[in-house]
Amino acid sequence: MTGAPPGFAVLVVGAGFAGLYAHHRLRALGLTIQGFEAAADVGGTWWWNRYPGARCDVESMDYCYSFSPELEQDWTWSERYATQPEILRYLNHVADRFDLRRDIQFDTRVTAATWDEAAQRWRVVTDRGDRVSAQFLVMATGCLSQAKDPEIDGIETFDGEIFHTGRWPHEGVDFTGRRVGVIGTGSSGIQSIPVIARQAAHLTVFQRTPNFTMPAKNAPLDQQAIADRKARAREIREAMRASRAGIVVPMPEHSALGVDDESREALYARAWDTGTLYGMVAAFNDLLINRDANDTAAEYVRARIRSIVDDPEVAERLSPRNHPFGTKRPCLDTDYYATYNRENVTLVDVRETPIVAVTPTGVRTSADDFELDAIVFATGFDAMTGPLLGPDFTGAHGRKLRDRWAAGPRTYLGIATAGFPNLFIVTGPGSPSVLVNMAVAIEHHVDWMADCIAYLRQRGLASIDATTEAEDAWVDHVNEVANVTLFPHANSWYMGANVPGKPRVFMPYIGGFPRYDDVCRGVAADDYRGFTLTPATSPEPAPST
Ligand code: N01
Repeated sequence: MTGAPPGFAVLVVGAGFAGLYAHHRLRALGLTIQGFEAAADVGGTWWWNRYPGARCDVESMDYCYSFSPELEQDWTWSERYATQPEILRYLNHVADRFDLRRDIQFDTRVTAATWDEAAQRWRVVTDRGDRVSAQFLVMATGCLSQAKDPEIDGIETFDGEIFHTGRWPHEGVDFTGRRVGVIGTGSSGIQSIPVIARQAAHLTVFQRTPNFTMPAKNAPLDQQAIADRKARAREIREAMRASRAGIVVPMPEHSALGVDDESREALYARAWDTGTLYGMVAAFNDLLINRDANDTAAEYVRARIRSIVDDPEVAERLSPRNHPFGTKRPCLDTDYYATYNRENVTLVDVRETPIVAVTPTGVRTSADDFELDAIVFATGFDAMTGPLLGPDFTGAHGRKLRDRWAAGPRTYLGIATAGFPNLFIVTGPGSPSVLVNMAVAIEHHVDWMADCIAYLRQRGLASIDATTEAEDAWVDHVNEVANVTLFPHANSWYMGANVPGKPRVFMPYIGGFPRYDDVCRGVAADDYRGFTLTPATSPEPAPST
């Protein structure tokens, strides 16, 4: 872009699930839109995370858009849990089908955004030198898009290759015959470890915290299941939107402590066999709020680990004991625990023997030197706030977002933050986001903000800004519901605990999707209660594209 800074009605940052739908929905309002995306193409998390074994752990028929009944009927998933390439194909299909690439500039990262009070517009700068302005700024940058390297000395001295699961090379990596180290055992590590183990000469897993993981029981989808689902698609979508986590899950009626040992065991066995994330978590109604109840689920998983892993010492090392079951995001896996029965796999507990440094030849712990040809960082993300604090945001009165959020993110509904007018966050901190099916949360947010933008434009309003009172009350509510649960007891990325120095705050909203949706609807119906709406002081500059 050259010449005078172009002006748009809306700027959409990101072209994953959220950004693509934002383009589609906002275009239907007849708005001029500019999109920026750091990656070379659409896909968001599914463009970046191409590590071996990457697939979704929400069922594919639930983890997709609902906005187009025709799309829903035309697209057919091949597996219960879609692989990364299949999800990326789907998003490419959506982009093509609805012509969504048209307004997106790829390979471009937004580096700064400043609210121009006089013009009531955002002025945005990118790493490629673009300078544009827009009345509204939509951050569709995802919750887990800022990959995080481990804080380990000597990484730059390593003579072999280093990979991060969240920035995987597009050409793939062949580990055949190589000695590989994987650092990290969250979802990315747990999915990639069994696949890498089958290829590598030797795999050493450096584990700091064992996680709870359950078998995915993935399989090809059968034609009848697909046909049944398509026949009931609308009805199921309605039920998903009315459900607590954006997925239809039977609500448990009993406490884990209110049944005898045999019944509890039988219920856990059935839950384990569902091959779902929610099966075990929703087996009883008090697993996430009562430590004694939770211990029964944790012990069930540990017993499963002991039954799968041959070496009792390795089984014990793999057994989570430092956080309640479900309070760090649990995982679904294919053959994860059984992988540790392989001759070519070694598990190193780096709490027992901490990593001291990466050396030119591998990884040094306090006990040993491990010679490696390649190291995989499966070390996660600066979750939820990372993508929003990456760009230098300056709001009203020159206030920096980084300063405002220094003690943790503060939002109203997870969508807006006071002092940053016309800035909309899709699935931001303070919204159900990562605790629910992201596809449902994304469509909900984008619809809400599109309706809000339409409302403002119909009434000739220039800006909308959350009041600090409404924001404070929402932040208090988010904390209040989180504190009823066991979640704050874990050092999880939900709490920001994986990033040194990050404020310890439970970031997502755990009050459930229907309750959240009710609040959002009520706020809109009440003429955007909790927001200050400002009329235009001068005619809006003509948008140009
Ligand atoms: O990241 P994580 P992830 N030395 O933060 C360890 C989604 N997702 O990429 O727990 C040693 O969970 C760290 O240890 P600890 C999903 O929401 C979904 O795996 O901090 N270890 C942890 O074990 C998921 O929750 C899908 O003590 C270090 C690991 O690295 C989220 O993304 C697939 C370390 C990081 O685990 C993030 O998952 C993949 C160090 N210095 C991801 N630093 C699906 O849909 C960190 N660790 C299936």
